[in-house]
Amino acid sequence: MTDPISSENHGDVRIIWSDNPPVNALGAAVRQGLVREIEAAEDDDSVKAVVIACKGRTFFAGADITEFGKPPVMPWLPTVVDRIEACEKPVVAAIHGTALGGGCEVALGCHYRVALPSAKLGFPEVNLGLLPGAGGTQRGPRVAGVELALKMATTGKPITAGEAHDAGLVDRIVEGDLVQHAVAYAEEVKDVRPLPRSSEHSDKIENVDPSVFEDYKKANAKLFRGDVAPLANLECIKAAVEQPYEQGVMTERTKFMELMSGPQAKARQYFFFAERKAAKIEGVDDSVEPREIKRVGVIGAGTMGGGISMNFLTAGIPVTIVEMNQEALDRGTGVMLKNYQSTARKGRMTEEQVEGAMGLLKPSLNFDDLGECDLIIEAVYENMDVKKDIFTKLDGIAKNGAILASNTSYLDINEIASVTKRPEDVVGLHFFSPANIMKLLEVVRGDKTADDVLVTAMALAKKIRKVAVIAGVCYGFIGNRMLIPRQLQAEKLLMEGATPQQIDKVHVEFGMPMGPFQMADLAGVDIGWHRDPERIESIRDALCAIDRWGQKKGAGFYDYDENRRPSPSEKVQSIIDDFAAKQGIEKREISDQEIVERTLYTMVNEGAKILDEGKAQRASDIDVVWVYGYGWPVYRGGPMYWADSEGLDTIVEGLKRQEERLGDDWSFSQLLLDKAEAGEKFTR
Ligand code: 3H9
Repeated sequence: MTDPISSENHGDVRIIWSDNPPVNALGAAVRQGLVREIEAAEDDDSVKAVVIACKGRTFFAGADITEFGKPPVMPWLPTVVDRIEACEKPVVAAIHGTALGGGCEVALGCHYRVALPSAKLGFPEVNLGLLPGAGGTQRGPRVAGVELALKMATTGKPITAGEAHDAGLVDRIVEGDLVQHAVAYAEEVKDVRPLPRSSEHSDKIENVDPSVFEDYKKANAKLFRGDVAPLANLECIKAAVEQPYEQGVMTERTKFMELMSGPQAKARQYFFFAERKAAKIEGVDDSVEPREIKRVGVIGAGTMGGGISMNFLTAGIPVTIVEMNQEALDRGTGVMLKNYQSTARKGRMTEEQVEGAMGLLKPSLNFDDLGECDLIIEAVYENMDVKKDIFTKLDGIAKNGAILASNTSYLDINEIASVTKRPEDVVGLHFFSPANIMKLLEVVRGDKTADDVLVTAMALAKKIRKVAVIAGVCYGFIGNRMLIPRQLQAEKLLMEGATPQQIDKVHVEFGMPMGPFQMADLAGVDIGWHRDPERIESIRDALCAIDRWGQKKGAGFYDYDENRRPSPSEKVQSIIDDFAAKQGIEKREISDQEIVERTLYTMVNEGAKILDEGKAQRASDIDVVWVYGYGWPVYRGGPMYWADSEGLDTIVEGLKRQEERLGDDWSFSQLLLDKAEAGEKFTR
């Protein structure tokens, strides 16, 4: 293996280069090389100052995650950062791309930091269930202040070079040739003594009111619920304020090791790679090129169509949006503008960006206008006949090579494709609502979908900042298909004696953002309802028939006050009781464990069927769907990873315990049974 670290002299400045693609992760060879070169520079009298710079697309993006869990190779990253800081000659970090995690810590170990305006700095360790463990929690607040360090470390979100400069985390922003500027800066500071060292005294951690930490915890209680890493980050930053540096570092080390050996970090690290694996399409060669998408067409300006369009507009891709009548078109574009303006009010977009995005939108009542689009996404309501009609029309209008996509959440893409003369150009693009916000995209691969159509969909997803997962054709694809057994069992449990609040509580305590009934009330109990108030076959039918459609009507499974605060409903309870009585179901005490087994274990079972039938490429893709589409707590890795960590034999035992109650339509996944029997796992 070639040495990733090299050096060259520019006059009396030594440049230490790292060249470790793709992201200059701080693996063992990089760490060893950095120490070697810093020591060499210190020993060489002709060298007056040092610049540390990276080749390729980014400054160090952090510790090498692939080394986690393996026997440690010296030197440790904390030692490397300490060694850089201890250098008797000024060291300047030249930052481009993303200085993340250990990369940001290396930058903090340098005495000065110079960055391109496009650079970003961050502590994403929390997303891996960790904390900056190379002095970042101690140096960070000393340099950037407690407030910013807390925000960076507990949310993991990177900040721009501009913000870093304002906070003192970057000394100078330069345009053009970064390394040339860094060398010039090193020349300027080569005789400065004493050197500014981030581990030393800082006014920024003096006189910090201790209530800052309690207030921060309270303000973010919902966000941090169940998650151990954010609080460990907070405790370390608190230690930076309360303890001398040497002791603070020990606190950081202890907490880092605790997190690293805990289950949440393992789950999150698994998920990091799961997310990246999802982008890979099985059976499709790397050499397949995506088609060029210069303009996107969207059919339907409702909530979905509007949200979908916004993704492309925000990414700078023009959109032609088509509706049936002017009123619907105006309403749809009006909602899009309002959404953009609200983003701008929150400071996440400028007025010019709003104008720019809306300027790329071409509203139209003429279907023929779709002829100029390279990708056309149908986003009308769920009805096979309507969709077939639209695709027949599209087949006559769309240009050669255009991709024809449906945003259906359940329907058969093969059947839709069959009405066209180009089924190879047809694909499912299932966005999740609100489509401009939710990160997940299910890319549904029809029997005849061409490889380059899939490659285009995956590349485009990345461009619009979605996480895409390939799904096969089946009712509800991956996510919604797994929702079906959960919903069925949740309703059965109501009749057997559980309450909506008990079931929801179990899910929320598990870490889901909301339970099945809270979700139904939010999304609309009436979604997919047959609309016949006389036909009452389920509790849901009964609620819909009396207008309890959820939050939008002020009543659903719960009652809502004017501020949409829920409370248990006696009316709903009496409907449930009536239903149970009619069906001769005897009420009994339902334990929380039974709720877990019947609503979560059954989901795992369905996931196993999906995997077995080849409707998901890999178990980890199912996990990606659930984390990004439904808010499954990432610190539990996703349903399949979670099942593995519980033990598949435990899942099978639980399901066997419940089997009689699950209903005649329910059946075991053979794959689950086989894997449990063999002591195997889905995800590893
Ligand atoms: C840490 O630093 C701990 C320290 O505080 C304390 C230690 C004591 N290591 O995302 P992409 C791979 S924890 C190894 O598709 P992008 C990635 O798997 C670390 N590999 O690119 C992928 O491989 P493949 C804190 C890594 O342009 C390829 O690089 N740092 C690492 O969309 C391309 O990645 C982080 O958490 C890594 N650190 O985004 C940063 N990072 O091609 C994690 C990436 O085989 N990384 N790879 O699938 C990122 O956030 C993004 O990768 C980045 C680039 C923004 C850098």
